[in-house]
Amino acid sequence: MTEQRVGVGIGVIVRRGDQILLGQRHGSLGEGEWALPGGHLEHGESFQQCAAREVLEETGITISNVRFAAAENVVFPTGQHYVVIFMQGQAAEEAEAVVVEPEKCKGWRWVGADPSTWQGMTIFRPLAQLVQHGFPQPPSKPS
Ligand code: 8DG
Ligand code: MG
Ligand code: MG
Repeated sequence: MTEQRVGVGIGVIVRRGDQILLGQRHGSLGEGEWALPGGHLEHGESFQQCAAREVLEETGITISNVRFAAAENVVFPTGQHYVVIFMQGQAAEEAEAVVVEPEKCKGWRWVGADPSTWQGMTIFRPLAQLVQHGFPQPPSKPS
């Protein structure tokens, strides 16, 4: 049966210098597609907490300066429906992403922050929608 409730998903733009982090999805919605790290907002959690938790759980990276970036309303062809909150945060210059959940992610890749350079990568629908509406710029002043 199709899920009738709207879920809340968090996608995180992890910035390392001029790069951001994408992961190839595995084992669920969007198999083989490239997406931002992220997951479900848990009961009682703030957007910032969820973003930092999911990035740490999935990549081993601790992010700082976690800020709101954008929101999208995403209805998948499967009928699943998510409100997606996109957050952004900073990784250390020397940060490397680890595949902590190999059952969910085939691998992480640092790519340029300009989506037009993501050649040959099939992009997960929520991220594709975000790109279509304008991929967020980094926050003007980290503090
Ligand atoms: P969790 O149990 O850790 O909370 O979830 P997960 O195992 O990390 O699931 P996920 O598939 O990564 O994220 C949950 C749902 O969130 C996913 O099925 C669809 C939705 N989602 C979006 N946009 C994004 C996005 O940009 N990145 C991620 N990872 N999930 C997103 O709608
Ligand atoms: Mg997760
Ligand atoms: Mg996830």
